[in-house]
Amino acid sequence: MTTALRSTRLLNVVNDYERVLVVTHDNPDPDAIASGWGVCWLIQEKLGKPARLIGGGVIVRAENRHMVKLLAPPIELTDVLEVDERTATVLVDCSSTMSNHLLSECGIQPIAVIDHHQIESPRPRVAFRDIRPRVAASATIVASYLKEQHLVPPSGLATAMLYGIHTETQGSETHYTPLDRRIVTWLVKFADPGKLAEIENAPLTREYFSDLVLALQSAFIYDEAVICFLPRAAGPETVGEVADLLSRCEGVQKVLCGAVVADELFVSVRTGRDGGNAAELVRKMLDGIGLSGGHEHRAGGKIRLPHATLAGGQLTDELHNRWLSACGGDRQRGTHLVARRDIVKNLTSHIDIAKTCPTGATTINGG
Ligand SMILES: [Mn+2]
Repeated sequence: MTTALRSTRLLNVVNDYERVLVVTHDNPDPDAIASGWGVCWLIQEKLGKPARLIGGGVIVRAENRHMVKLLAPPIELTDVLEVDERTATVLVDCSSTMSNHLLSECGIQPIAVIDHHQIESPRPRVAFRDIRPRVAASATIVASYLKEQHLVPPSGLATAMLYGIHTETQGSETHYTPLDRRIVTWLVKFADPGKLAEIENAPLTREYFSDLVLALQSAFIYDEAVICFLPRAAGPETVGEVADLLSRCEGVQKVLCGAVVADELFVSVRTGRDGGNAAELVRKMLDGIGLSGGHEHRAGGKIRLPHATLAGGQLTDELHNRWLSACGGDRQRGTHLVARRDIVKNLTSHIDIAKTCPTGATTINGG
């Protein structure tokens, strides 16, 4: 007996329907956009059926907005879900047991799930399921379907997939499986390296720098653990972006970042190689007050404020306490990541470049 390819089984399941709706998580990131685009394209190429890609929320990160502008993936941001019995729903880069996608709000069970997030049992009962937490990105899984079906992805899609995989391997989440390696090598043949460089160097607004200053001034460090509640955030992605940056601080093994966006409090957790399981940590943190999900070293969650039993200030205080007890930190021993006296001194004193520059210093090759 020959086992059908995963991609063939997916196509067979979808083939019973007239059209396909590919749904990804709210506030779609590059991996969600790229893998969703790949599924749509696979279905259109092999079955000739119409396929749409949708997600809720917003895209705020400069690189992600630039990716959308340069590569024009067919993603539609919406909060309207139009599903009838002739529409196949495919959930991509997201677990059906989570609440951070449009299907969950309407109580619709997808017919297929393709994902790489860690999931708690029970596994979803769906006609097609491909959940591989060891694989770096959902884009890897979807690209492997294209390869199985002997399809050559157009340059924009290949570039998006490569960028999606790249963004999933940040901080300490840098593990590539043999499949990831094979797929990256394969995608490089079709992707546009110039576009990739342009995306990575997306223009940043002045507000971005302003928010970043406030975020860095708000970060506290307790031995190996950092906590930062952002005074402002343009969107949920900002929380993860700052967490990624703080996780690169030398000696830091655990990072918690949080911010209120509209009526929800978003948190992101990062752990170093010796910092334990991030998904587990955030699940404990939000136990009884919110929902979470993620990977071994990158995870996140949210608390709906109208439903939260604690007011905003009390809630961040509670999270702060939970974080410290989870990390074994002592509240008395916390210090600003950037010393307050340095911030104040910098703001109040006139800086004389000539005095701070060592004599004889000239230009350095490469800038
Ligand atoms: Mn992903």
